[in-house]
Amino acid sequence: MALLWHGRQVVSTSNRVWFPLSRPLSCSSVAQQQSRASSWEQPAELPEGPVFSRSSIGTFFQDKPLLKNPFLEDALLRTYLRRHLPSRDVEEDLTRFGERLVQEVDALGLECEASPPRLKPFDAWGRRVDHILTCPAWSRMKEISAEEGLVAAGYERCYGEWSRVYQMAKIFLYAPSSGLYTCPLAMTDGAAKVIESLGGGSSVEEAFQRLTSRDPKRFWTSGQWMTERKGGSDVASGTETVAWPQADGTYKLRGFKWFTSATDADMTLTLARIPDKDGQPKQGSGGLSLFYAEVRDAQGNLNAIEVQRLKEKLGTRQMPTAELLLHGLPAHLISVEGRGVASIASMLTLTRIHNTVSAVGSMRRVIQMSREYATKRFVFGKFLKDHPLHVQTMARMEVETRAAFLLMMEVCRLLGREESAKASDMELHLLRLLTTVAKLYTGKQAVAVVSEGLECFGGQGYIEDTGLPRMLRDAQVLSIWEGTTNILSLDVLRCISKSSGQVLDSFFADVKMKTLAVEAGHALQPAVGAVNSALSRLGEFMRSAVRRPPGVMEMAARDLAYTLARVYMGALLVDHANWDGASRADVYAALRWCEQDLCPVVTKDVGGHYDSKTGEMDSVLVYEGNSQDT
Ligand code: UCC
Repeated sequence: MALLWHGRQVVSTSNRVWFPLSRPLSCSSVAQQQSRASSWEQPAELPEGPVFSRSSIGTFFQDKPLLKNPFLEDALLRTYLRRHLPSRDVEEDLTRFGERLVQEVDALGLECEASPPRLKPFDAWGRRVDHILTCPAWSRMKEISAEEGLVAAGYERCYGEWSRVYQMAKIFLYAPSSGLYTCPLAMTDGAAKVIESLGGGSSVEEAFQRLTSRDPKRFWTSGQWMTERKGGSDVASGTETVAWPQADGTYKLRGFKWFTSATDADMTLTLARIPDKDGQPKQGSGGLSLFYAEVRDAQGNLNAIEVQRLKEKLGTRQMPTAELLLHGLPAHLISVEGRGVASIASMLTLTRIHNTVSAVGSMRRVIQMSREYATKRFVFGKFLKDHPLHVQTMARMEVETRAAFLLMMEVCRLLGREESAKASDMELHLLRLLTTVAKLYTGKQAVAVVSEGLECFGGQGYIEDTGLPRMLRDAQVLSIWEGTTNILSLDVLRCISKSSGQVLDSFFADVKMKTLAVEAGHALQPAVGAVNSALSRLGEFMRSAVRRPPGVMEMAARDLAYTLARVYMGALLVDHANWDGASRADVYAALRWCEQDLCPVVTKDVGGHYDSKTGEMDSVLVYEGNSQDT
């Protein structure tokens, strides 16, 4: 009696008796069986079995990729911590948290995606209520965030200058499973940072205690309302909201906030203009001040806020983002009058760092899932992991992710140094520059790597209920909000000029220091050579820039920012691979990274991309065929 495998059942070809199997077949056992089956003798007559008939839908089902403990699966994160923060407590906490992500949090994240927020504007009797209804999983994320100290850890400073590295390592693991709860956490962290900088005893001290609480009942989240209908980049001319002074020293805000994320927050920081003695709001950046406001009153009703509608977004659908009409929102001025932009900048520093953490987290997660899948997807006679071209694709994703990870951690390390008053001037300059560079570069990398990652699952990467497409949708926002790539490229120019070039001096000095440490003859030398050569070309470009016509640097801003990112990532990869505990993979990653053009700003300059005629030709190219005259 010959036996053929049919999915989870065994068919006897002689009498067609079916026996259920006691456990599901894994893909590997199916593969073994397939090869065994092919060597069997063919039955003389093929049985007319029920396969693909009404009672059976075929025999093969692909095993799905499994999320395993993302901390234990992350070799670079673990070695980075072993090198810099070798604390048993941290390792234990992250191992436990990684398990919690697998067992509990990941499913909640999927539930947040499946049950997006809704707006209920009216009650049954026609009263305006503006209830933003979120799913229970979203509320649970808030509790988990408090319990795990995802904001608190940054302010308790249990690990001194390494506290931010510890906190962000945790958020890095959490982000891809969090159902986008990392967005309210980013703004909460940013608000806590602003309030902390006001010093103790401020009128909003209580809010700081809540934002940094580990008690789910006390924990608050914050919004950051900067964007109005005129846009979110040029806030200096885009902000119309007016803050009307009240007799008790508080203000009432009237205006329209066009893109307010995590609108279910408890409080917010926002910009508005205080009118002068003639009742006219002062225009420009110098007319903006920073305000603190609580979103709801003691009864839980919105505080003179009308929710116009929830945004219909490409991604980040788990999170309520709304248009808000403020018609007298009570608020406290918390900056010096007219110093709103400069005061909210430290919030932006934090949200941009969080953006980077989410970007790198999404890259790491898609690689973890892809490589796991490659061990169980059997095609063209072998598993995906045994197809060199497929592994090459994943290796290229891995190089991008390692470079991004080290830049992310360096920024977190510098932030921790600043907050524990240990940062040198050079480190403060680097923090200012690299926060911007990291946000703009990793936002782009995340879209590319996550997109490539989806392709690693073939058609399944495009199927909604695998949970994979969400990752790409959510990655796309990372290069847009908190400063688009071009706005941040201009911020790189701003911080160079504001520091009279000192941020660049620090950059050059630090890169040189990192590469100088590599001994002659070390396998890393080709990477060291590439970084140093890019650095000297960059130096020449910057020296020549002062003699060039105005406008050149603006044209070069994005390529300059990319150059800074690639060179610095190269230096960090070299530095990590030069450490005693480094692995062969660390060295290989550094070499591979440094093979690319590390200095695109010079390559493009040589190609004439910033010449005066080029801007004109770019316009001719873009607008050819456009019906309106340009
Ligand atoms: O809110 C949004 C959605 C919320 C979602 C939150 C998600 C969190 C991440 C989640 C991760 C999962 S979207 C809106 C985001 N909008 C932005 O990020 C703004 C983008 N635009 C810019 O960054 C612009 O460059 C502006 C707004 C800063 C330009 O404003 P101004 O007023 O024209 O700029 P100024 O005059 O150059 O700068 C004013 C002051 C200066 O200081 P002083 O007056 O001392 O010279 C600048 O040096 O602000 C200082 N400043 C900074 N300081 C400006 N930018 C910075 C900075 N990045 N760091 C330090």
